[in-house]
Amino acid sequence: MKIGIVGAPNRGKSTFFKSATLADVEIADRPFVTIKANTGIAYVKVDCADSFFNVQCNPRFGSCINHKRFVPIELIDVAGLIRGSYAGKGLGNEFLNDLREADALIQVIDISGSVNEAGEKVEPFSYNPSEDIEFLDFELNMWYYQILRKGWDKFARQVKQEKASIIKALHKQLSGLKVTEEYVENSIKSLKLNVETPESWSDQELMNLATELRHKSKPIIIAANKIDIKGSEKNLERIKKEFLKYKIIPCSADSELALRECLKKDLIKYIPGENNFEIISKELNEKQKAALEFIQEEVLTNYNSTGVQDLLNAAVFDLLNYIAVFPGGMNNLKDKDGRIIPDCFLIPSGSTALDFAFRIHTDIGNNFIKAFDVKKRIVIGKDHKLGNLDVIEIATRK
Ligand SMILES: Nc1nc2c(ncn2[C@@H]2O[C@H](COP(=O)(O)OP(=O)(O)OP(=O)(O)O)[C@@H](O)[C@H]2O)c(=O)[nH]1
Ligand SMILES: [Mg+2]
Repeated sequence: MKIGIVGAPNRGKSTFFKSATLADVEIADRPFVTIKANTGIAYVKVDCADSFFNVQCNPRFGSCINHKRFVPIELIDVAGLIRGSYAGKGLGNEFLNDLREADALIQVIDISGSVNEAGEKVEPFSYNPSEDIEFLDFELNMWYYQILRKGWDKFARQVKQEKASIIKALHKQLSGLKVTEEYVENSIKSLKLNVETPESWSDQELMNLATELRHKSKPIIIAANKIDIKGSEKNLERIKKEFLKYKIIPCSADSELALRECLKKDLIKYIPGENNFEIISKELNEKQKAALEFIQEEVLTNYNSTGVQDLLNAAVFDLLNYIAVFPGGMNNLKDKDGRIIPDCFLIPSGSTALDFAFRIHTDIGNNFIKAFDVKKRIVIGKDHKLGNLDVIEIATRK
């Protein structure tokens, strides 16, 4: 599971990335600070199955705090994109390629409008962040269109000559962008394109296909960042009304970064995603105390969190519609090393017990006999659809 962090320059993408991964990346108040993409591990937060069994789990990956399980996902922080990036403007087209493997995107906008399109500082509220949402959508669609258009005539002729399936051929060509066969099939159907004559699809039809495939394989959620800047809430309300088809979540990446750094130094107690923290060190100076007080009053109390955890969770569970499932045994919740409920898998909603078996290991999938729902203590078959936070045991032939 990979989530890309995108947006125009100087919006706070690397701050968001650093606050979620604590990776050592450069952050600065100027455009094009990030050039080479940063990749790191962030976590989605789920209710751990351990509380159901009244035990404390021992995660192999991630952590569990107060029965909130933090499950790892990959984050990619890329260079700032500007209007015309797809055609090589700014840091150009090749930087879009850093997003190829992303399953979904978090677009960071500066909701306080303090930075213009090029990433230069301007008076707060003088730049309209709606423009970011519009142009980024266009850039991403054009990126897909260019990939599709390049060599299309030859590609389409060849598919026809070989009497091959255009759906399968397109899937093969675009699979590096996380385009599935199902996405291709559904897009072609909804656009009513004739699968027998791909060589006659017009440029407009190819553009429509690129747009559909992009929306399916790189869905976007919006991080309305810098919400800590006074007056931003008006922009937030306006933009939420303007872009009804997007999920827009207020965010202060800078506040989350400050809290996570204090947490790392044992200065505070804080669970990412919560609306409060507790100062536990006497070593904080007055400036640090005032900064934390500001975060509590202006961000956590007003918005119920810094928004960073909410965005990661919303990207995985709402946008991509995934569920979290734990492997576990009917008679024993431990693995061979004695760890209790050591794993948690993120799988698409609608996955069956057999899909889950294959997700754990191909051998487990191949030798599947039946499965058990460990919470309900019942046997389930291979086609049984799993639910969020289920604990499942797979019985195998060997
Ligand atoms: N007030 C406020 N400032 C923020 C917030 N997040 C980031 N910033 C500031 O915004 C500036 C840009 O942050 P970066 O994280 O480097 O932005 P970026 O989008 O990665 O920039 P490029 O890599 O140049 O595209 C820095 O001065 C940050 O401190 C926030 O939540 N609130
Ligand atoms: Mg950056």
